[in-house]
Amino acid sequence: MRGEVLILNLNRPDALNALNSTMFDELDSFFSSEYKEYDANCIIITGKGEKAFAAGADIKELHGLSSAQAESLSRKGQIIFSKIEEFHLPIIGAINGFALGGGCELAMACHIRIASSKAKFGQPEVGLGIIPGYGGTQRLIQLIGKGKATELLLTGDLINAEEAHRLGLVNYVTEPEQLMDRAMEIAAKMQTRGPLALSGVIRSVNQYFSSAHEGYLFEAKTFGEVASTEDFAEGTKAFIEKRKPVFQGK
Ligand code: CO8
Repeated sequence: MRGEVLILNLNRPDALNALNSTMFDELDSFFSSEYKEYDANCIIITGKGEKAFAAGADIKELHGLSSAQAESLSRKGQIIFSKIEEFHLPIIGAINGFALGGGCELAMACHIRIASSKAKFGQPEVGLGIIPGYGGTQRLIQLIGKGKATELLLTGDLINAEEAHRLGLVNYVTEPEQLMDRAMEIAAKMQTRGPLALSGVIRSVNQYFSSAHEGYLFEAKTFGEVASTEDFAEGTKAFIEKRKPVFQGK
């Protein structure tokens, strides 16, 4: 903790901070609590290590899921990310490297995003034969608009920090060594504002998108359906075996 800003590190650098079930449980318990004991009034989420914010959901845990398990895990992750988006304190994502798949979805659930110039963003799930399952199909459209969001979701292309800034996916880009200082600067500004007003802004902004609820349910259902295909099994197996997938459309 620095001052009254709580810094939350995604801490699995050897796996590029890929989000496994333990990390999801920890995020869930963290954002289910008021965290009054820390007396924090702003939270910064960043990734441990120099390479990644989070390179996605842990693909090794996804392989072999049944359709029902996949839908239920997708909903679980969506609900946790919604808790982040709806948290009463401002949350800044300090994106220090890869923010891919579930990592990009986590970044998009934050209220403000600052990227290191080395960061890379994307929803590469289609390359694994799946779709985003933690709200990526909904929040990417909310942040950058349907046209470019659909292209990125369909191609799985990664974009660099400058492009993410140009599209409105991130608020600022900094040099890597200035990332945390910039995040702290914005946090410090918000700390001088009325805490009840800040949580009122968060609630009101989210209210604008309240009708999007159906879209999240639809995404989770579709994730479950796609997870029962041979393509899903092939895509995740190919990642584990470090080879290119061969999809059959089955
Ligand atoms: N899951 C598990 N392990 C990972 C992941 C991941 N997403 N990303 C990286 N790792 C591991 C690698 O397996 C490797 O481990 P090991 O050393 O044991 O082989 C280690 O991290 C380092 O990775 P690389 O050697 O691959 O590092 P590179 O610098 O060569 O490449 C990349 C970096 C390009 C980021 C590459 O690691 C990569 O392509 N990663 C996967 C990116 C991806 O496809 N992300 C999307 C995942 S799917 C997802 O997020 C779906 C969310 C919805 C789920 C819905 C509910 C079930």
